[in-house]
Amino acid sequence: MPDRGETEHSPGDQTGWGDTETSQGGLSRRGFLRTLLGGVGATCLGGLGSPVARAQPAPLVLKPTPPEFFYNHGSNSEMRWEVMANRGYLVPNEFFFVRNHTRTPRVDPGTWRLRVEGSGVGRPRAFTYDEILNMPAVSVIRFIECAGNGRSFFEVAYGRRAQGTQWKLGAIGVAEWTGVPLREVLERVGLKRTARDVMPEGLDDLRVRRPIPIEKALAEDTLLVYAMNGDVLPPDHGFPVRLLVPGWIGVANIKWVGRIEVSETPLYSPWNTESYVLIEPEYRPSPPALGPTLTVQNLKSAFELPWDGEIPAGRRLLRGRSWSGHGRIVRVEVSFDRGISWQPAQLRDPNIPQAWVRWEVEWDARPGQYSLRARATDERGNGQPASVPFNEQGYL
Ligand SMILES: Nc1nc2c(c(=O)[nH]1)N[C@H]1C(S)=C(S)[C@@H](COP(=O)(O)O)O[C@H]1N2
Ligand SMILES: [Mo]
Repeated sequence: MPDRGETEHSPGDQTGWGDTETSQGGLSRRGFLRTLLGGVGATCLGGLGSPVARAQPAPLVLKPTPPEFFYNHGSNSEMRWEVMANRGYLVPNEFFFVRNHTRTPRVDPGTWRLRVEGSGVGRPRAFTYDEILNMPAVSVIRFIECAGNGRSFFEVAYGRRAQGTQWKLGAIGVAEWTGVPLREVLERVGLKRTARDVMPEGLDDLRVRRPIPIEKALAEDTLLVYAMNGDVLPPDHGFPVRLLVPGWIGVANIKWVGRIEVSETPLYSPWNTESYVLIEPEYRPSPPALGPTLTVQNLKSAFELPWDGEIPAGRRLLRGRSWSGHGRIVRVEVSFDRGISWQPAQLRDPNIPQAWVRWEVEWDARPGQYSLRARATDERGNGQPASVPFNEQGYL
């Protein structure tokens, strides 16, 4: 079964199901062979497509992702947590992680249209970019986090590698998102009371799409976003328009939206049936989905430190951030002795729900090797679990 989940697209891969561990701009042997054998499906490269031309496909990610700031996983770029040390609350656009199923498309805002249609609307129509920009605007600060964030730790914890990009903890970012509430757009197309699911669809090669229920679509902070941290939404993050679905798994936040289907019946796509579902014997399939589908992100915490990093011995102020898809973080504790004893961390404002809270803790570091832990609790009483059960695609 092709995996549409959290794998990365490799540069030479014309199939869309990249699973190699090449770095951006490089070309793995396997990717090169695929390039030669992969037929002439490479639409962006013209019909004649010599192997040489096809060996230089369009870049997967357009913004610079230098190794000081990012771990490169093919089409996916992971933020290094140490870049957030001594910075502010928001992740600057240049450091924000990128997760592309294929590659960043270049979309012309002049000819771009957003079509809204389906059995759940009475007056289907298309919107221009200017029409979207001229609707009521809202700005909110929220995280976007990949469902596979932290996936590499399944192998560490269980000795068994989960399928997909081996992220550490850097597949998350917090930004200020500006756009029009999706609700405003749905009201202009005669949304029916019987509408049930809303499925935005991307203009990328795979037309990545995944439905959300109408209740979430109508939430006041579910936005069609066109600006990020005060700038025009960058191409890699969904220009001209992406969806923001606060608290939900990253893939709900569809980039480069060109179409929205509103339906009176449940909607399915590969991204809520084959991937972004929990697959393991103890999770029951719920046909047509292969397992329970994922919605809200669970709690996590990260230190603003490099992995396997070194810090000088002595009294140190360590910093980190914690987040929950369910709401505001109310408590964070840190352990320096593998979870035997815990001490509270100081939370620092702002503390925005479905974004994150920054925290600090003092540590008198004696020379040696340590494994640091942090755990958070949110306002709904959810705790950060010490471990999560294995699932094949390594989510949550
Ligand atoms: N059209 C489209 N939307 C998409 C994706 C994609 O590949 N194509 N990736 C999704 C996933 S899995 C995540 S985690 C987020 C990442 O958003 P970012 O790249 O802006 O950080 O975008 C989501 N939206
Ligand atoms: Mo994701």
